Amino acid sequence: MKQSSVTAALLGAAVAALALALGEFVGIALGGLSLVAAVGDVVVDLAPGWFVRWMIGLLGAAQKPALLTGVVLLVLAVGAGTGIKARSAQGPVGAAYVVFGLVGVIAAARSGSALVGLVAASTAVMAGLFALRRGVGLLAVVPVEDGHSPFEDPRDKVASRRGFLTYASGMTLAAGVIGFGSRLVADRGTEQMRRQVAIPRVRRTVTDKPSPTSSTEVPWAPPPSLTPWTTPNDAFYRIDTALVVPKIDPDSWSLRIDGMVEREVEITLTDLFAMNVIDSAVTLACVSNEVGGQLVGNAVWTGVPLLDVLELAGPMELAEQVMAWSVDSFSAGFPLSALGGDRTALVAFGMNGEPLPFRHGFPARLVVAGLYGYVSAVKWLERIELTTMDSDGYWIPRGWAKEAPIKIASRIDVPLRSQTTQGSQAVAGVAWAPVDGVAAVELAIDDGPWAPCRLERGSGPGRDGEAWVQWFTVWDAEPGLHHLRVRAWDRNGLIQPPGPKHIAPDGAEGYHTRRVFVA
Ligand SMILES: Nc1nc2c(c(=O)[nH]1)N[C@H]1C(S)=C(S)[C@@H](COP(=O)(O)O)O[C@H]1N2
Ligand SMILES: [Mo]
Repeated sequence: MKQSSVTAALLGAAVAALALALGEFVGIALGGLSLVAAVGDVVVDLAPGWFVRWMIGLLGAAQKPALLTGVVLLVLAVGAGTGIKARSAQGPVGAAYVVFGLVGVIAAARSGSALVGLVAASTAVMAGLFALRRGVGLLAVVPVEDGHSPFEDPRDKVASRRGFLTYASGMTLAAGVIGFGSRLVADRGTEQMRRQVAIPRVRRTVTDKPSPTSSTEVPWAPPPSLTPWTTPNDAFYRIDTALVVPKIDPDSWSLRIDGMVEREVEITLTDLFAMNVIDSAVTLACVSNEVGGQLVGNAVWTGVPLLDVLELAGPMELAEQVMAWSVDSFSAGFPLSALGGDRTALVAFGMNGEPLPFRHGFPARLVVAGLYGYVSAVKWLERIELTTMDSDGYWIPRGWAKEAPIKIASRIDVPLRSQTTQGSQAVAGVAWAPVDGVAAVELAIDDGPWAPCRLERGSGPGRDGEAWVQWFTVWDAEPGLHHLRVRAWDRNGLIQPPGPKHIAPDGAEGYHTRRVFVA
C-alpha cells in the first residue's frame, strides 16, 4: 500500500473512533444506552447456541470484553476503509456510515431504546462524515512523494503535514476523552443509588441446624488458606449473558407476577421490604462448574420467600412452572412443585448483609436452593410468569437440561500448591449436596482407603443442607508424587457419582483429584 493510503486509512480509523465514542457518549448520557453493547447483544442472540458455548469455553470470562472489542475493531477497520475511499468517492463512504448507524439503531430498538439509539447513531454518523470530509481536505495538500517540485516552498508541505497530523491525533485524543467520559457518566451515581437502599432487618430466621457433626477425631484446625464459608461478594463468581451490567434505579423498579395467576400484581421494592424478610445461607452453583472449579459460592441472602410473593398473585391450579425474567430478557424456569417442600427460595435483595451488588442482580434476584443458576437464579429480576412446563428458559433450547438439580460435589482447596514438604499437612476444601446436605466427606491418598474428614457446617442462618460445608483432615505426607482424591456423601446415603462426566447438559460429575509432589 502506498504511504498515502496508509495515512488515509489511519485518518478513517481515527474518525470512526471519534464517531463511535460520540455515539456512546450521547447514548449513555441520554438514556444509559451503549450502542456497542447493544450490537454485541444482537450478535449473542443471533449466534447459534453451540457457537456461544464454544466461545464461553474458549474465552471464559474474557468472552464479553472480546465480543465488545470485536465490535469496536470492526468499526475501526471499516473506518479505515472509508478513509481510503473518501479520497475518490463520497457515496460509498456515506453509505457505510449510514449502514453502521442503522445497525446501531436496530440494535438499540431491540433493547427498547429506539429513540435514544436514533439520536446517538445520527450524531455519530453526521459527526463522522463531517470530520472525515475535513480530514480528507487536509490530506489532499499533504505531499505524497518524497521529491518536491521546484515551484513549491518545502516549508508549506511541512506545515500542512503537521496540520494533518495534528488533526488526526486530535481526532484520536477526542475519541479517547469522550469514550472515557461516557464511562464516567455511566458509573456516576449508580453506586450512590445502590448504597442508598437500606435493606430491612430480618424478622424471622429459619434455622434447623443440628449440633455440629464431627465425623472424625481430627480436631477442627483449618489452615488459614481454607476457602471461607461465606464467599465475599467481590470474590463471588459471576456468570450471565449481560454484556453490560444493568444498572437499575431502585425507585422505579417493580416486579410483575403474571401468567397463570388469579390476579396480576406488580410490587415495588418498598412493598417487598414490608413483607416477611428472612436471611438464609444458600450455595449457588453454575452448571458449567467443572470438577474442582470455582463457579460456586456460598452467601447469606436476604429476601422474601418466593412462595409469599407468588401468593400475592395466586397461582392457578394448572400452573406448572415458575418462569423468571430479567430486565435484559434472560429467562429461567423450574417446576412450581420444587417449592412444595421446605426448600429455601427467595426473591433476594441482600447478599452478605449488603444490597445485592450490581453484578449479582441489584436490586432483586431469585435464589433457589439446590437448583443450578441457569434454571433459577435470575438476576435483575423484573417479572415472574406462571406457566406450563411447555415454555423453556433461555438456556434450554441451547442444549442444557430442562430440570437441573445441583449435583453432589466436593473440592480440594488445600494444599494450594502442587508442591509441599514432608510431614503433617492440612488437606481441606468444601463440599455441597443441596438441599439435604453433606453427610460425610472422604479423602483417598494414592490407592489407599477412603478416610473420613472432619466437617464444619458454618454458622450462618438458614437450613444447613442448603449451604456448603468445609472439610478438613491431616495428612502425613511422605516424599514422592501423590494423588489426593475427594468424594462426598449426602444425607440420603447417596454417594457423589464418580464420573467423569462433562458439564453439558446437566452438570459435571467426578472426583476432584490433586497431584501433589512432596519434597
Ligand atoms: N439476568 C440474568 N440472570 C442470570 C443469568 C443471566 O445470564 N442473566 N445467569 C444465571 C446463571 S447461568 C448463573 S450460574 C447465576 C450466577 O449468579 P451470579 O453471577 O450472581 O454468581 O445467575 C443466573 N442468573
Ligand atoms: Mo450458570
